[in-house]
Amino acid sequence: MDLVAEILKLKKERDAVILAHNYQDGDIQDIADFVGDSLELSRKAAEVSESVIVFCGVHFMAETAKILAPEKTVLLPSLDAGCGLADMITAPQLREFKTEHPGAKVVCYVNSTAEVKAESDACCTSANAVRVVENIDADEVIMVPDKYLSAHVEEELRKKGVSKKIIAWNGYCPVHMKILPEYIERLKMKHPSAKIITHPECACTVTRLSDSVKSTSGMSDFVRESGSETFIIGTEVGLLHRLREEFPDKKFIPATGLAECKYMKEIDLHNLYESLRDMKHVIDVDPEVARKAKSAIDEMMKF
Ligand code: CIZ
Ligand code: SF4
Repeated sequence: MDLVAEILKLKKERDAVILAHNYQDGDIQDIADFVGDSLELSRKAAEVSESVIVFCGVHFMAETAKILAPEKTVLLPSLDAGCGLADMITAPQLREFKTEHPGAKVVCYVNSTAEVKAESDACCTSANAVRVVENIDADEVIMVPDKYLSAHVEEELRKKGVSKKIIAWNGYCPVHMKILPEYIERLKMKHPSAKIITHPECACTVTRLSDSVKSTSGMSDFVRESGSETFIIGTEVGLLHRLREEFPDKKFIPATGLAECKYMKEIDLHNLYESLRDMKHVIDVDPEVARKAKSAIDEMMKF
């Protein structure tokens, strides 16, 4: 069976659009209607005219799409597509943490469950975290779940002369932890003119060595604006496919091939095909949770 042809045929029959995250495998990115980061894809989800959205990414992203496009059917091809970082905090844990810091406002990274978003004052992505924390109306800000994104925000605010106390939850992305400073140092020795771009989910020892710290779509913007030819990329390896497609004349070197997210790689052409064939797995969010989570997402959109 020609899976690609079958997927395209079913997509029409089902009035569906395929959205793929920057970390998806190349064959999924190639068949998708749109490829982007979680925020860009959620915005697309709310904008497109199709009634069905097949989300090739992880669970929290499909949930966010459903929250922003409640009237649409959102499908996730594999329910095993979770997120090691989002799993690091639950809503009851966040509720308890808040009682320990009354007066602080909560900013949660988009890599979190809808229940955690619902307990937060504002959401943020890696692309807008600094802006959101800078503008939120509080001197003390709880940031969950990623301690390295929190440290990155703290450092950027310090450089801008903004004084806010950041209270970080102790979570991290197990995939970005595989990127070690010695890999970057070794590659820089081999390619001295290369620019080093890393993700804020990387450890501080890694981001410190970088020319720029960016979200995945921010990395693409950085490459477009840079005069350099070679880039060392410190994030999940799926992004390399997108960068090589977008900039065929430039050279991209992964900081390590080990930074592969098993959750993102849960999605393949076969379960994408089955998802459209059987209309599964439908992602729903409890309406009350969705209402509160949407208010945190809307707060982020203001900035
Ligand atoms: O927000 C996203 O899509 C994630 C998880 C990473 C990034 O930096 O784009
Ligand atoms: Fe979650 Fe990390 Fe995978 Fe992104 S790369 S989906 S943060 S486990």
